[in-house]
Amino acid sequence: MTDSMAAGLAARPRLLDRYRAFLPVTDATPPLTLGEGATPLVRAERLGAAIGAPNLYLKVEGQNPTGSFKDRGMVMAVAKAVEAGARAIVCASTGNTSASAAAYGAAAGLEVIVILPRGQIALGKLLQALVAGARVVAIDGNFDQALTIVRALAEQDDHPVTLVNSVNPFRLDGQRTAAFEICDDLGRAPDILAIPVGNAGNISAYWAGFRAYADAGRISATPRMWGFQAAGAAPIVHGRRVERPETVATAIRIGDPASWDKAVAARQESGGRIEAVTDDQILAAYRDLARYEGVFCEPASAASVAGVRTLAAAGALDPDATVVAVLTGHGLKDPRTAEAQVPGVIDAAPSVGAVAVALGWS
Ligand code: AN7
Repeated sequence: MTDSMAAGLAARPRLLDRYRAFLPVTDATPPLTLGEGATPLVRAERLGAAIGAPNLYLKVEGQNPTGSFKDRGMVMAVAKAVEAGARAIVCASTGNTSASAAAYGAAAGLEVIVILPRGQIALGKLLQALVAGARVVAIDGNFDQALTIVRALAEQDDHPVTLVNSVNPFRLDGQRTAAFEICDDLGRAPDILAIPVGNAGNISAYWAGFRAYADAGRISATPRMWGFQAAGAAPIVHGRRVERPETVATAIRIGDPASWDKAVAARQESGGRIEAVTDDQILAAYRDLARYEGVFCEPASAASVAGVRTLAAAGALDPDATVVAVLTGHGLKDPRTAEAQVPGVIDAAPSVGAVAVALGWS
């Protein structure tokens, strides 16, 4: 390694090195990385003022290598799979897990198999998995059915394959690093952590991360966890499974979350809440994030901001509270939803005069 390379790595260490003390990394764990983590914590003054949360920050997880928070857990899970001698990995997914598994699996030289609900995966995510060479099986069923199938596949002996859904504990271990980064950037824990909830792994991982940092003396208080499900896919809010989950936010179109109990514990232990937001509220937050802050996230991610806005309007938010909303995935993953939300372009002939007329300037 050259000196300048060493200096560069010191300035932006690999995620698994930066938080090695908190992760199950051993000397036998391969140094896998695609540059995950170290995502921006953006102060959102304009949006915060508009939604009644003056001290709002955005944790922009769409800036991870495959465009979602899944990379934090996938780098850990795939590194541990390689360490254990795995040759193949498998997952069910609403899209982002499969995009991440395909990329990290490719980088580690593993075979990757993903099982998806047909027609319910945002275009960008599906293409990410296919371009990276994963074998993609689409079922006429939903995510919950796909997860049941991959759990059974991973238990068969004739085709050894490691399950990399968040029921793999290394996934949640890695995802805790986002909580660490937020505390490191703020110099403390936020008062409220707002986050979308689908399979409920991420809210569980954040809570475990905040607790681990508190136990290590890095923070003196932990945040309230505010989780938000889409109204048509809100099993935890209603306390019962949803057989046919529906929402524009396909990433969180999940009716029977694997980490249900952990999410309920996070809510209870943190003094938090888990609420539902409608698709209209999600899409309004999605547009406002881009228009007030220039941050383009995917619809599921905007559930966090939609939820903060709803609870602020209901008087449930102390205006002095420091709120971090987690934006879990990048807006470019789902171009079709974006297209349906925006006005068309303005047509004009290629002349200064015609463009000025088109702009209404003359
Ligand atoms: C953008 O990719 O479940 O509550 O299979 O992609 O930890 O499930 C994705 C979930 C939020 C919910 N935001 O996180 C999958 C998958 C985005 C997501 C969630 C997902 P969890």
